[in-house]
Formats: sequence, C-alpha cells, structure tokens
Amino acid sequence: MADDLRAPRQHITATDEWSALASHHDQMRDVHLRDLFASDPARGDTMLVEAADLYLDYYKHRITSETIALLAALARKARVEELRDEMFAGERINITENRAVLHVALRAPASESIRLDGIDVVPGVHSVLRKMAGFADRVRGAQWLGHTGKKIRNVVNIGIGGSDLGPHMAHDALVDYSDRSMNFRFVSNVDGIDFYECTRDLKADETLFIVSSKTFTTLETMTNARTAREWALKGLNGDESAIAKHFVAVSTNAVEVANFGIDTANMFEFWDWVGGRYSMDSAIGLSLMIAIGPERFREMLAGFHDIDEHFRTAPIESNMPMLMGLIGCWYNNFFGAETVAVLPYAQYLTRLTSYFQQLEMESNGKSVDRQGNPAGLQTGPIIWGQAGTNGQHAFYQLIHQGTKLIPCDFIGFARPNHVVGDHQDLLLANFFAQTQALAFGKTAAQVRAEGVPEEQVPHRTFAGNHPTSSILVSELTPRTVGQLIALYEHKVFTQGVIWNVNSFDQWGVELGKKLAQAIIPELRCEQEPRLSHDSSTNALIRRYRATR
Ligand code: G6Q
Repeated sequence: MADDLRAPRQHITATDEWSALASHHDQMRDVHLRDLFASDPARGDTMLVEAADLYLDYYKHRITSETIALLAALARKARVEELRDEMFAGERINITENRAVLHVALRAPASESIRLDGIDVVPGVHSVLRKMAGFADRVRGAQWLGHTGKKIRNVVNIGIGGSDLGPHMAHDALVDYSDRSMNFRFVSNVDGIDFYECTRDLKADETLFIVSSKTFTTLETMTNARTAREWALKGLNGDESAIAKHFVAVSTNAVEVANFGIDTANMFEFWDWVGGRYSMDSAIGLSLMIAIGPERFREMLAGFHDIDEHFRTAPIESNMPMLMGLIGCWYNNFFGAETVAVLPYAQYLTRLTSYFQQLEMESNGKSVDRQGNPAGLQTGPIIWGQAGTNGQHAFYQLIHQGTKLIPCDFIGFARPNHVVGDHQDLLLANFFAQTQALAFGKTAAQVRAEGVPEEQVPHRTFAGNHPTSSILVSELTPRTVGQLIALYEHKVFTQGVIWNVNSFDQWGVELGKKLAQAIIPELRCEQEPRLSHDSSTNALIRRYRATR
C-alpha cells in the first residue's frame, strides 16, 4: 500500500478542493475577527473540541464553519485518514528510508496488537518497558549501586536531537513528579562546556551515564560519551571494571554499543521504526523513567494513547490534531504566514517549544514531495516561542503591532502543581487577555475615547485580527504531557500529508555532518593544511588556527 505514496498524483493545489479554499480565502482575507464574532454570537458553540483531558478553543481564528468544511474536504482529498490508517497498520510510509512509522506502538496497551511484516511489535515494546522499569526501580531503590557501593544520585543522559530534546523537555515538564533527591542532567552539545557544566559538581562514584543514541555513531554523542568515560575513570581510580556500573546504553545498534565497551545486557533497545524525534516514549525516555518512576511513565504512555485513539477514530471535523493541522495549513498556504508561535503559560514547559521546533521543523521542513518533485507549495512553518508571561515583555510587541501574521498556540493549565498566592489567576488572566488583545485589538476610536493625544493615537492603536488557538488542560500530569505531545505529533502528520512530504526522514541534517568530517582533520593537524574549500570557509579555518 505504501508504494502508492510514490505514484504520480494530482498536485494538491490543482484540486477543486484547493481552488474552493482559494476562493473562500478571497472572501475571508480582509474579514476581521471583530466582525466574525459580532455577526455570529453563537460562533463559539461550534469551535470547541475536547479530546481526553485537552480542551481546544479555536474560536479566535479567521475562519467560519465553511472554512472548516472546506479544509476537511481538502484533508479527504489528500487522504489524511487513509494515510493515518496506513501508519497505524505498520505500512512503510517513511518511503525514503523504507521504514514503518510506528511510534504509536510505543504506547499501545499490551492487549493490542500492531503488526509489522506480519509480526506483532507490541510484545517487544512491553518487554523493553519491563526491563526499563526493573532497572529504574533498582536505581531509585538503591539496589543498583555504583562501583564503590554508593547510591546513584546523578543520572546524566548523553544524547542529541531526538535522543535529548524529548527526555530533557519531559523531565523538566514533570520534575515535580520526580525523585528530587537525585540530579538529572542532559549533555548534548559537542561544545565541551556542556559536559563540563553538567558534571563539574558531580562525583563519579554516584553518577550513572545513559548513552542514548539510535545509531550509536553520532559525533556529538560519541564524543561526549568518550569524555564521560575518561571523566568517570578518573574519578574511579582508573578502574575499567567500574564502567559496567556507571554506563548503560539506549540504542538500536548492539554492535556499536558493545564496541564502545558497554555490556549489551545493559542496553535498552528500540527499533528503526521509531524516528528520533518520535522516540521520547521509547527507551530513549529511560532517564525520565528513573526520574518519575515506572508508574508515572506508564501514565504518560496512557496519555499518548488517549490521543492516538482520538486521532485514529474521530471524524476530521472534531479531530483535534487534524483540526490544528488544517488550520495551520490555512494560514501557511493561504495567508502566507511563515511562522507559528507556541506559548505555554506554564513554567514547567519552558522546553516545550524547542521540542516542538524539532518535531515540526525536522518533520515538515521539506521542499521535495514524496514523488521527488519540488513541493510546489509552502511546507512546514518556523516554530518559535517561549513560556509566558515572559514573552509578553519582549517579543509579543511584534505579534501585536508588527507587520507579520503570526498564528499563536497558547497552552495553559487550570490547576497549578503548587498553589503560590494568587499567581495562577494572574497567569491565566494574562493568557486569556493576550488572546483577546490579539484577536480584537483596539481601534483608533477607542484610543481617542480614552483621551490619548492625537499624535499618539496611531502608536497606541492595535489592529487585532491575530489568530490564536487556546489549549486549556486541567492539570500538568504525566498523562496530560503525553496527550499534548501526541496532539502535536499527529498535527504534524496531518500537515505532512496535505503537503505531500515525507515527515519521517531528515536528510537535511546530513550535508553539514559530512562537511564537518572533512574539516576536523584540517583543524587538528600540526602543519598548515592545504585548504580547498570556498574562500570564506578557508579564511575561517585559517583565522581559527591562528587565534586559538
Ligand atoms: C530525529 C533526528 C535526529 C536524531 C539525532 C541523534 O528525528 O533523526 O535529531 O535524533 O541526530 O541521533 P542518534 O540517536 O542516532 O544519536
């Protein structure tokens, strides 16, 4: 079936469904949210969707019920539902790597079965989960001790990209559920300062390194892992036999794990059908599981599964990830919006935006379609943002009064993890007020009515008509974190299908890696190397060698 994905097809922009949306856009382009709300006071009743513990309010979008109907027709034309079913059925929809895309199997209950080439992958997933749980419990319960018999107090995940951003983000999101007597650190950058800062106050005999790498060949991770090995040996009197108690691996590559010197009995496996950026709920989440415990980790998996089920079964018009994906296409492809701001009103979610940055930009940052032709339309937007309210005192100015259209996702929680005075009401009041201000702005007449001097009126007028989605969740828990991540995973999937790109490869990261390999010896060699790059790169290398 997945072979169909390569077959020539009508370009989505040449379909009647696209043309209908283009005509509809002509009518909607200049319509203001003020008018949409004024002309249809009951608008809100239809622009809400709930899925598990997530509540999405999409009233404040420059859409009508007709827009949703036309977008749903587009999704049907692009075969979003069929492709989704192929993903869940283990078809090799990652066509450029000839791989299935089965992160949904990572959170399938043991009672379910998902087949890949006729073999059910769910038992293997649960077997690894049990192995992780046993290990996490032993580390947390001080049954797994360091080489000198000390309790493990520090866990350092070494990984990068998909092997770092997910566990790091989720650890920070769920730190309130973690064992606070332990330290969890994440080393990713090949800049030695990352390793230095993460380990400078740690003792080797109390530290466990988890080397997380799907391939176990990634330059940054292997460099940091070797540095960690030296660091640990130095702190453990050079005793090589100590390594076994202080290093474990998460990988698909047992051969390289063994070559590095980690006993494969201490390797936690995952599979090539799990993409790096879709892997935080696989063994890549081992550091998180040690932090929050296996039970909480399973709650998070249940949250992912809640949204998988919603995505798999809800009709397009009430399917939260599909709606978010389609509304994103509306701005990206018809209004020409180039970016999306993700603004979590939750301090624990400070890393969420950079996690989504990889999820969305690595998945849909493509300019070639699945047939190998130029994509012929705008694909993935730039994702950016940071936790509110801080951004309000910084970049929100541009969203409110700049010249760019920036759709925003606001994310907030009704109940705080800890009640601190009346902070929560202030936080949420800001969230709601920002979406209001962005939508409705402030007219020149309103500004004048406040007695503002005439010369200041243009400066203090807000055009409004800036669209926002509001995602309100009852509480930040492992389960709701799982739900949120799955929501965005499936939103990205929906958009990738509309744009006809392969959301599951990432060839774009390859070129720079290869070129770096050529430059490394030129920086290391004693004698002045003969350089044959472009003149700018040659000059940079010479300057570096002369000034280091
Ligand atoms: C994610 C990408 C990429 C990958 C890293 C680390 O989807 O593939 O971010 O996760 O390059 O790769 P390894 O896990 O193989 O070290």
